[in-house]
Order: sequence, then structure tokens, then C-alpha cells
Amino acid sequence: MSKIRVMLIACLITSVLFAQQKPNVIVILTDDLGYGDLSCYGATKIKTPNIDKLAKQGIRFTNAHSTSATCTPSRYAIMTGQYPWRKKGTGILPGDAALIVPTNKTTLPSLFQKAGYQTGIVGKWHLGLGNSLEKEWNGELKPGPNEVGFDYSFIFPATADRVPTVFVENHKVVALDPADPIQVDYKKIVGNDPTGKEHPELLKMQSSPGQGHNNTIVNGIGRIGYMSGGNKARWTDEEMPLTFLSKAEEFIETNKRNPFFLYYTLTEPHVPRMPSTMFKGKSELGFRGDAILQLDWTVGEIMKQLEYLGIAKNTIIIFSSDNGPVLDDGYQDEAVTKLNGHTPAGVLRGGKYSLFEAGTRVPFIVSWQGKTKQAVSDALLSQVDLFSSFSKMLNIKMQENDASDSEDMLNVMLGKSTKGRTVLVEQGLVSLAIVEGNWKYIEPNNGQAMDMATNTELGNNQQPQLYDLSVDIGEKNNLADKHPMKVNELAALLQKIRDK
Ligand code: NG6
Ligand code: CA
Repeated sequence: MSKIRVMLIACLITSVLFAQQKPNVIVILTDDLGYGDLSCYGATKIKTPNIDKLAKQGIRFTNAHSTSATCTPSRYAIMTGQYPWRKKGTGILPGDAALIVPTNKTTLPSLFQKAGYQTGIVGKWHLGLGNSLEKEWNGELKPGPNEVGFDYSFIFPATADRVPTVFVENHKVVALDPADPIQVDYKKIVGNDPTGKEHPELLKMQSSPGQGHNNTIVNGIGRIGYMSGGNKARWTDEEMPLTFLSKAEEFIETNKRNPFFLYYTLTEPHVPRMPSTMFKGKSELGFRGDAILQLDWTVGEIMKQLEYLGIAKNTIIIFSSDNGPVLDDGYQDEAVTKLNGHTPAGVLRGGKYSLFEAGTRVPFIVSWQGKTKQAVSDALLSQVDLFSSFSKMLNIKMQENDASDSEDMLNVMLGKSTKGRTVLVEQGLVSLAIVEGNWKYIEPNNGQAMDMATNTELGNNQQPQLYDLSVDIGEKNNLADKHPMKVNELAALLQKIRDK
């Protein structure tokens, strides 16, 4: 055999071994999907066959949590491995916010970079861009995802209901016409675009009274915030899932021969729910249900592509949601009127924004075809643990001060152990709760008990709350008076974690 041949074969063997040793990782994070929104989590009014299939070949967790009941803090925690309430300014960000993820620290994607992976994010970002509020939307937008660990990024800046309603690919607004520059402002009107407040007759979906969402109109939908210009760059909501899917598929195709980490952050079923034509009306539960069918379809398309490329068995898929569900989050989209008995939060109390379980207890599935076996795990787990778990898998040592709240749950995630966390902190809008074993303690606070606009029980109470989740998962029976010692113990433990 010639020398070249031997070298080629050696090369091939090494690359096969390399590929086997380093599985691809795809984290699919949905937006506002509830614990009861999937058929594999007990939904009967809606069918999600693709995600159910993931669950059949993997571990379906019943007690996994986002760190927070809203998006920005949850996503901050995934990136940094740190509880977001440790840092000021990690609440829901406006669309013109500056980047809040530190650029000088290890992040979840930069861990993968250190291990030789190609890393990409496609979808919702909502962690800010640039160094200040005022920014040049028409120039290079940095720092952003590419400065905190992603080799490739195709994102929208904040939420689908916030301006600017444009995609940003590696620092640049996609399809921007320099002759039609973008301006964004959250305080005052810029340019001449009609607003939902002044021109409700131009809207194809009315906003809900008292919830804003009536500033600049884009694609017939009133948004939060004002923008002008960038007319050719503005997205069409109906086309968004297809755009994100094709970018995710492109990333996978490009990197099929080397290990990759893809963070695929779907916007569904966050408002405004304006699904593609092929899904409109399909669920019979209104656009929220349709958006869930749409996201399930998207997951199926990714699974099919992995099969087609022959890399399904070398790819770990993690599926979850950034916070709990909400029905009316700003638009009259029939989520409430067509609910038809569907229970987005399942058996849990509360929803998005809430300190009750439905705020942070979310679907969480880990599937590694051929490696994980179908199982249901009730181990306590947090998305903040992805950091340490992958640092373990990739064998990348964490620096001191890195990811201080993250625990290595790799074996739990892969179904080799059922020993989850012993303690977990949950974040609502104004306050914290702590879970230890069966017990959950919600610290007393002055927040509203109920958010009238979204019709959500927020879990706030001026009195301490203590629930035994093993017999009262719906948090109906406050045992604080009965077990004052337990209350004190958990209050002290929460304080200790706060002070860490
Ligand atoms: C809230 C918005 C809500 C949604 C949320 C962010 C109002 C009244 N409500 O402030 O519509 O955009 O922010 O959702 O403005 S999240 O999933 O990104 O956290
Ligand atoms: Ca969200």
C-alpha cells in the first residue's frame, strides 16, 4: 500500500473515532411552551408526534426547570451557568438593550468551542446587542452572540413582539438597504410608520386592551417599541419558522463532518402567534395551538435531516422551554376563547411570570438515539446545569468563578442516574422560591398575587408559603403555619444560596 493510502486510511479512522467520541449537540429551546402543552406530557387536545418520538427514544423529565419564569433571565442562566438574579439588569430586555452576557467569561457555547466544536445559534436571542442602548442598526452589531461563543449566529434581537423586527446574521441586519436605514426607539415615535394605537384599523390581529403591543405596526401586527426604515429587512411572521429552519438545516449540513453545537431557539408559541399558512387553523385551538403544531413539525424536520445525513446516532438532542405558558400575552389571538379544555400548564398552578411550579417547571427531553433508552425521570434538574454537564462531557475544566450555580447532571440527563439536584431556586417576577426534596418554600413578598392582564396567579404572598410537592403538586395547601421549622430552615437555606 502506498504511503498516501495509509495516511488517508489513518485519517479516515481518526475522523470516524473523533466523530464517535464527540457527539453533536442540539439544544432546542422553545418560547413559553408549558408543562402540559405536549402530548408526551399528557396533553389530549393537541398532538405533538415528533416531540413524542424524541421522548420515546430518550429521557422525559417531569421535574426539570428553567431558572426563571421569563425569558431573558432563563437564557442568561443557560449561557452563563449562573442564577440570573445574582446580576442586575437580567430582567425582560427591550429590543434595543445592550448585551448582558459577559464577553470575558466562559459560556455554554464557548465550552464547545474549546472542545473543537463549531457552534451556532439560530432563533430568538433576547440577551441584548452592542455596548449601549443607542446603536448603529445599520452597521456592525457587536458585541453579540458571536462575541460570547457562537461561530455562527442567525437571530432576531429580542422577542417577536418587540422591534426591530429584523433578522441579524453575524453582526449584520439581513437584507438591509443602506438607503432605508433602521431607527429604533422605545420611548418616542421615530419616523412615520403607523402605530397600532392610532391605526387599529390597519391591524390583522388586535392587541389586548391594557397590554401595550400597540406601537409600530409591522406585518399588520402592533409591536412593543417604535421603529422606522429597514422596510425590506422586516420579517413576515408567517415565514419565520421556515427561515429559522432553513438556517438551522444549513448549519447542520455545513458541519455534518465535524462536531457541532446548535442552539436552536424557536419563537413558538410566544406572541404574536401568527403561524405559517400550512398550520393556520390546524389545531382548532386557535393560533397558539397552531404554533405548537408548527414547532413540533420543525423538530421533526431536524430529526429527519439528521437521519438523512446519517448523523442521528451521533447527535444529542435536548428539548425544553424557557418558561411556562401564558394564553393572553398581549394579542387577541383566540388562545383563550378556543382553548377547548386544553391545559397548557398541565397539573401545575400558575404559568409564565409565576413563582408557582408552572412558571419554571417545563418540558425537558434528552434524546441520544441508540444511547438513551426510553425513560421517565423525576430527578430535579435545572437548565443552569447544562453548563457543568457539558463541561463534564467535553472534558473541559471550568475556571474558578465559572458557572457557580451549575451542577454536573450529565449522568442524569443521559438516564444513567436518577439522582438529581437536592436544591433548586426558582425565580418569579419579583421574588424567589426554593425547592428541596418534596418541599417548596416561596418567600413572602409584596408582589401582586394575580396578574390581571394575563390572568396568571403569580404565586406572590405577604405570608410565607410552604408546599409539599409530593402530595400537592398543584400547590393548593399552604403548610407554612403547620411546619414553622421547615419554613425557617428553607428561608435560611435560600439566604445562604443568595449570599454565596
Ligand atoms: C412582557 C410583555 C409580553 C412578553 C414578555 C416577554 C407586556 C404587557 N407584556 O413585558 O407580551 O413580550 O414581556 O416574554 O408588555 S419573554 O418570554 O420574552 O419573557
Ligand atoms: Ca419566554
